[in-house]
Amino acid sequence: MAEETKAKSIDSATLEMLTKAESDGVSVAFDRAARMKPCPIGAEGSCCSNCAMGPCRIPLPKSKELTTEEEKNRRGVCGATAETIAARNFLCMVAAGCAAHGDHGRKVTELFLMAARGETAGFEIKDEQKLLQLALDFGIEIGQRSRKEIAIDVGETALKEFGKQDGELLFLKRAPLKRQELWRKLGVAPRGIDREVVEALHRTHMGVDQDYKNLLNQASRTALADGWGGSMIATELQDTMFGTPSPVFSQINLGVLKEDEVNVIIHGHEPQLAEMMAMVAQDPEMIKYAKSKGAKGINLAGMCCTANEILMRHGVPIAGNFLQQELVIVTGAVEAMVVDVQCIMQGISDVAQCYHTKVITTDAKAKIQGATHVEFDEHNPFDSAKAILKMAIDNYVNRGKNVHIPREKTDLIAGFSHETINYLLGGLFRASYRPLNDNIINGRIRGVAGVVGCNNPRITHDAQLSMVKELIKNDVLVLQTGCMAMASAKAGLMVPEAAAKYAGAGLASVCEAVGIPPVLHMGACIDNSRILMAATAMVKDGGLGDDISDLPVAGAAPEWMSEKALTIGQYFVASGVYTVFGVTWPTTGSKKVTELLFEEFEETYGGMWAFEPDPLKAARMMIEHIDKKRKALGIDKARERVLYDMEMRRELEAV
Ligand code: BF8
Repeated sequence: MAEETKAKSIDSATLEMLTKAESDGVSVAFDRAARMKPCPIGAEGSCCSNCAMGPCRIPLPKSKELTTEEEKNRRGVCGATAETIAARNFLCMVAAGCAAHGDHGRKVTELFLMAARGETAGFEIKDEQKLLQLALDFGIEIGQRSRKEIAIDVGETALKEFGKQDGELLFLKRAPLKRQELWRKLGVAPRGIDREVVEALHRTHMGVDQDYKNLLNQASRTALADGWGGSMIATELQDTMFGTPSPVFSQINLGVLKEDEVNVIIHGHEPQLAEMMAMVAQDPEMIKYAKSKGAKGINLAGMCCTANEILMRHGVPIAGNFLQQELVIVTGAVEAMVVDVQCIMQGISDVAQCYHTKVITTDAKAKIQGATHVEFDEHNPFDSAKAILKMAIDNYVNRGKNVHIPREKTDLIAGFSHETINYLLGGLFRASYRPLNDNIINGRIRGVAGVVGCNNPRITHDAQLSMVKELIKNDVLVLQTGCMAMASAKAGLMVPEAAAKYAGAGLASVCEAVGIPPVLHMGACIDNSRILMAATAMVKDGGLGDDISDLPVAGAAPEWMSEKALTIGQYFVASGVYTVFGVTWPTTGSKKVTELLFEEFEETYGGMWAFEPDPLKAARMMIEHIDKKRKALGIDKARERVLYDMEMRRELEAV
């Protein structure tokens, strides 16, 4: 294999398919990234295309420090400064991320209401306990009322959160009290999800908000409307409808495809169609139909966050993460790729032309030229999913001879919802985060890190997981979502045995005693709201300060690419978490904006941004931050005292 190819990924299944793509004459994202150099001015946030007087580009000369006079002259036609342009671009990205997660949350809420009212067969309320919790959060009367009445009220209240004009989002009350007060004091408590997105886009219009600090306030408010709004509503209502995840075994990587079965990939983000597909793929009638076409069965596998959703709830295997979406088609073994919304590359349509794969779009707002559009009908979900599956089965006879499925697949355990962690740590009758807090205080666990986000072909695919290895080696428990979770799962970090192999002695001893991996899969990107809840539960359990910013925790998205990732980072920062991004940083064109995000935010929010493309250096920065927080809490000494001999390990295992 050429050295140039080897540098593209650390995942051998990916490299195998890149070699096949090359010999098949197929171009994928890795090739396009090599051809398309990123615009250096856009990359530093210094290009403004918000009106037709421009686009205005105000590049930063790399060679020297700017004089005050030169800095003054860096202006767009309207006079916008480098700060205004960088802050506006940043806010636009945050607004787009909030819109994507929010619209996902809205669609889930609409389906939830249909299910509650009995207007759709196939979806129901599965988690009654969570329904009651939501009713309490929303101030809805429970009393002797029927489950249906409560569910309708919960659905209607959740739907109003999107279009609310004033007051504040109801889930903000879940945050630690001190944090809520801070948001109110700073004027960043979001009112309604849609309202914050609209105001963000109003402010970034030509000639409106031209104060970078004010623009970044709105970035916080919009991002919080995602984390404690759209994303949290999506997670909670999905759990209530489809079931709150609990530990589940599965496998990951391209090797989950089967030579002799109809392979169907479900790709995107919203789980409703995927839930139905998981059900109809087991229907004996459909399996019989597949056999009538010469296949031995139906093999469903996921891609991107839809994969995380049906993995968490059904153990459906994952074919791969974001950068493997074209490569799964290159195997020549995929009958259909069924997509909904977000992170779906237009390139899949071109790649599919070279094989027999049918790309089927299912959402009215996400069509792709060259794909077949079959809209998923939520009023009639069974028949709709069956019709889509039948198209895939019918395509099995068209599978050609140019088929090669890599052998790689890795075992994993997923399903670590916030509730499951609570239960696993504390037991059924005393479910709590107390044991986690105690182990942090006594130093066996140094801290907790959320490592989340995407793949990006600008750097070596999946290689950033060395950050995760470095963190667990240093006794930091890692929580993961999105495509980064998949990278760790492929590397074998999401099985309990990984604790002894990769984790430091303290973390390993706790994982072994509880029976959990050192890296916990918490779901899709919207499920970063689960990490907010876990952090809040740690604060509420006591002993680790009275706000999220006091906790020995850190966050990272070392291979990020999407606007959603930036929104997630911003809501973690505004919630008090130190957050490190890799790859590239979108405000380097303005020193003042970058200083505000990286330094002044620490004063304001107790959490701030950092940028470090080297994953090991970034891990060390996170560990340093965790140690700084331990010291402030006065628990740094406890950590120094812990020296594990075999006897102590045995004692812990006996707990
Ligand atoms: O929402 S991690 S590439 S799939 S954006 Fe997309 Fe990034 Fe993957 Fe999921 Ni999240």
